[in-house]
Amino acid sequence: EEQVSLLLKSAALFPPPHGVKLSYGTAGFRADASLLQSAVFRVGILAALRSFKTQSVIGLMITASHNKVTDNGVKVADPNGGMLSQDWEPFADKLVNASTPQLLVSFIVEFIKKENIQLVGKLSAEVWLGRDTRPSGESLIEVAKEGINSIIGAAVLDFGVLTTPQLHWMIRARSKGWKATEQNYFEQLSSSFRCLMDLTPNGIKVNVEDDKLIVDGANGVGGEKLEILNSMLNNLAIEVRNCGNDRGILNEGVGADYVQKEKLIPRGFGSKDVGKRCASLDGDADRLVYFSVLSDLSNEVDLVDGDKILSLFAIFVTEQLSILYKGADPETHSSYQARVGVVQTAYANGASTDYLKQSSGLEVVLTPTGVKFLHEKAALYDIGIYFEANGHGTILFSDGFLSWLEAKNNELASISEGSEEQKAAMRLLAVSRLINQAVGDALSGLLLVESILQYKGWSVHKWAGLYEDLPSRQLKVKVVDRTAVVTENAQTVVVRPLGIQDAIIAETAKYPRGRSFIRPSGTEDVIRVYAEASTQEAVDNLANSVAMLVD
Ligand code: 16G
Ligand code: ZN
Repeated sequence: EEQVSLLLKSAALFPPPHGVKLSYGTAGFRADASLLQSAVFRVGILAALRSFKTQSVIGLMITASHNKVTDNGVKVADPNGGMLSQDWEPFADKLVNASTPQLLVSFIVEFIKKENIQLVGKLSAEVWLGRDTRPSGESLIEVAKEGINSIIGAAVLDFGVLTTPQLHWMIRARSKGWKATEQNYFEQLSSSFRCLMDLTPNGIKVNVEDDKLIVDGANGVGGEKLEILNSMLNNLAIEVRNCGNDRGILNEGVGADYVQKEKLIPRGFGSKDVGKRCASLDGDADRLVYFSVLSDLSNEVDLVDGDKILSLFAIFVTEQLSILYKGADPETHSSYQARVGVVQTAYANGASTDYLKQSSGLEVVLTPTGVKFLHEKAALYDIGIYFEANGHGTILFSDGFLSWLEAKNNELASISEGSEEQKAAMRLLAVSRLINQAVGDALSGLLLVESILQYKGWSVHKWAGLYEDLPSRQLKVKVVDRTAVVTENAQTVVVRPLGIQDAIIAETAKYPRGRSFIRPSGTEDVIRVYAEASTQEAVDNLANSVAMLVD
């Protein structure tokens, strides 16, 4: 019929590149931008179908995050603001790798039947688009529109340049029936930040020039968005560098991935910044790390990574909960034991896991790498805090807990307005509005960090000193077929090829506090090696010998 011929006609305009097989990894499809036209077109089709299926607005983001500027990628945001449901990933792979328009259309027809998707009648579909600042994004967005428009009844809204978390936030807000524009995002973040600052004990420290936060924008989208946000705040001093408008190249020697992996200062920073509080975003602003420049003699940073952001958030949340409970008189107040959980991956520094378990007695869960895995686990708690060491993470609040908290706040407001308990309730409510509950968000995370540091009266050094990271090393080994390495137990144990795991255990045993694992990257043709041990020299040796096992 009409639909089939439209699909055949438009698909013929975007043939897949020869000999390239793409897979919907942890972060969607990612490759050199020149290889992506066909994939983006087809993901446009998929997004439209997903919208028909869910009867909600779906997001489609063009970004390759922290990867080099010539790469690009495409991923889909589901109605809850999270990643595309995992049971649709095999369909994504099938669509994108179909060799001819005829095959493509037959896969689509088959899938529509299987999923019982209704394309006719009163139902409609809508896809919202966003892209990062990569030059290739402009034309790839047009290609995505072609894909969406090749499904009859699907509408498309293009929001231009956005951070990845902004688009996820907008999709989540939209499906909850809330205000969902980019402006609403800025308003919600800035008003909840102001609310938190107003609840700071002893009032807000006036932000003197030498207390300002200096932010590395990775020459990506985050810097310009942070400037907009900053203009809506009057109680935070921020200087943004590496905004991408001074001919700096996206992610080159800058950005959260560089700072966290290399532990070196990003371009644009130097001896003038020794001791200052600095932060770094990645190319699409879903990762955040803090750092300070150690000395003017070396290029090394004192890194405050995702694990420490997680620890700071966990400290704050548990502290507010205990204030709230302290005032609870079991006779007159309803009490609610919120389940708080912390989710990390095997990349979490061992010192952070020890710290979280010992000092805060929190439940710590490990998952494989990739936001979808952490997010899923965190969603099982009333307050679930998840972070990857690389700086991607957020806090999730359950609906049940939030409605209890709101009722509690109202009750406290009527009987003890302005009490410590009520302030704690208001702080937690403000956190739930400030933090992006769709996905990790460098901008909202940064505002939460800043407000907690103010609340505690902590410097970045005090925060960094919560515990001392064990020395660690990450290496990558180029391989022909990374799928040859198969892991289990949240990627901490290699089950294939046989023998490697025993060899890793034997190497690790040689070093005090040694720990090492390998896993296939989800984004590059490499095997990643991680090691930690009690000294830098030891850990470098350990990482190198484990890397040799892979070669
Ligand atoms: C992707 C993931 C990130 C993960 C990284 C690991 C999402 C949205 N992003 O960027 O969470 O840390 O991949 O990369 O899930 P790797 O597999 O190459 O080590
Ligand atoms: Zn990113």
